[in-house]
Amino acid sequence: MSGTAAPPAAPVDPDRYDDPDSIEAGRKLFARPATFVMGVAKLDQLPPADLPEVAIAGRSNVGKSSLINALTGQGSLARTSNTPGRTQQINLFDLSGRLTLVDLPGYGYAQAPKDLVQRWTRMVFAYLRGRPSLLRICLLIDARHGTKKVDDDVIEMLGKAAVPFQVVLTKADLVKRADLEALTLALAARLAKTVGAMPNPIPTSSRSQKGIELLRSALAKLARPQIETPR
Ligand SMILES: Nc1nc2c(ncn2[C@@H]2O[C@H](COP(=O)(O)OP(=O)(O)OP(=O)(O)O)[C@@H](O)[C@H]2O)c(=O)[nH]1
Ligand SMILES: [Mg+2]
Repeated sequence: MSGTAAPPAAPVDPDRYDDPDSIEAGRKLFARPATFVMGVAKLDQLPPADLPEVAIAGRSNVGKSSLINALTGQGSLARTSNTPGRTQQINLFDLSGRLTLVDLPGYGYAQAPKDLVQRWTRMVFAYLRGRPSLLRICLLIDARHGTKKVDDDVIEMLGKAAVPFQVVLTKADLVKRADLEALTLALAARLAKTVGAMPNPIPTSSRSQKGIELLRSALAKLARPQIETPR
């Protein structure tokens, strides 16, 4: 050492989640088995809102349940299906008492009976607007199709509800790299002008695991701190 003071450390950007420490925090959050808490068909059956909550929302069949399984590394935690509209309840999963992940019924499933669709849509929107512990919504968009009209409606509603949302592209394994990049850039430009939106969409694939580490890291920023148990 020459005796000169070390240069001041660069300020850490609290929103950054692609650095090694944040990735490690994400890994830790999802390292222990996640547990199914309950599934509710009505909002008044929800447990008390005392843990930070992140909801996985998106069109029917976009890959919400598959993403929860990929994040937790537990292949059959959330039920997935080729049949759109499979998840009909709000399902809650606990991550070590630090964060609750919420698997929502999909919206915009045209083939289901109309009154059922309306009931789901009403319930999901009421949940998204009114849940006090809801810190973030992951809004899933199929990377093959981009946003549809119903997604635009949801984005507008989220802006009004003032719940920050992160766009997550799903099924990236089914899209050419150039197309995925083009969609990601176009969405980023749009989100920059959208109230409540986190700036960068995260491309993911539950099949190839692409983006899963990064999303774990982003979610760990919202979790309760880990309590270190003394040896
Ligand atoms: N290739 C590919 N297929 C996927 C991916 N994620 C989900 N799928 C498939 O997409 C279909 C729907 O997946 P789900 O996870 O059940 O979708 P969901 O959004 O939970 O559907 P609902 O609960 O009905 O709204 C299933 O056949 C999955 O195997 C992915 O990353 N890549
Ligand atoms: Mg589902």
